[in-house]
Amino acid sequence: MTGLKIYGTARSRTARVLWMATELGLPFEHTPLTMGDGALKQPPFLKINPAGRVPAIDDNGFAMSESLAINLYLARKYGERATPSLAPASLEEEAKIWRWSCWALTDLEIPLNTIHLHRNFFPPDKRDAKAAEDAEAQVQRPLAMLDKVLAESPYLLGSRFTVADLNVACVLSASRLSAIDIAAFPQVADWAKRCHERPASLAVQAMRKADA
Ligand SMILES: N[C@@H](CCC(=O)N[C@@H](CS)C(=O)NCC(=O)O)C(=O)O
Repeated sequence: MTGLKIYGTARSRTARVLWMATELGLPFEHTPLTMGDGALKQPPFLKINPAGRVPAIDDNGFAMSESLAINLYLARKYGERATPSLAPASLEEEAKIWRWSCWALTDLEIPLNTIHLHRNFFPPDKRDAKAAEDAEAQVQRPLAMLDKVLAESPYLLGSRFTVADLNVACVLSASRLSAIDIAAFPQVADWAKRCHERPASLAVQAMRKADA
């Protein structure tokens, strides 16, 4: 039994952490704070995440924030609970997991979010088609690289699904993928489908719908 608490609605980036905890079969207490909840900016929550944002966790008194960093922590601490393990099996694997997670944040997160905001999320009168187009042009090169890598191996570290796949796939979420033209990247499309159709991911997608 863990004393893991997860803060944030499944409709936020907290979905990433909920996916990880569900993959690991971790028991957790969920507080589904929404982005606009005033509690995020109040001292009790700011102690857990001084940025006043979700997701955040409290694992037996250890407070942690930043979705992908939380997942790296959970994988390192509890990864062996999954079969095959989601944790790094060596220093070299851990380095690769960091490499893919940092890459997802630097090369994909901002342009994919821009596309999502301007094609799906903002009300039509607040959308800027050019901003979405420019951001889509920006992700062509990283997606082409990812497609090449996935042509060589089924998952980012080789034959097994690890936290590297989970972290990159949650940045390339199903809803973000639906906003871009992925036809030129068939390996990415196939890998993302395999990741997003895992039972733990489907369970969190159902939580997101229920939170709507
Ligand atoms: N880089 C952070 C981003 C966190 C973030 O932007 N969270 C949003 C919800 S998805 C939030 O809490 N927004 C409320 C605010 O910024 O006040 C992460 O990946 O955890």
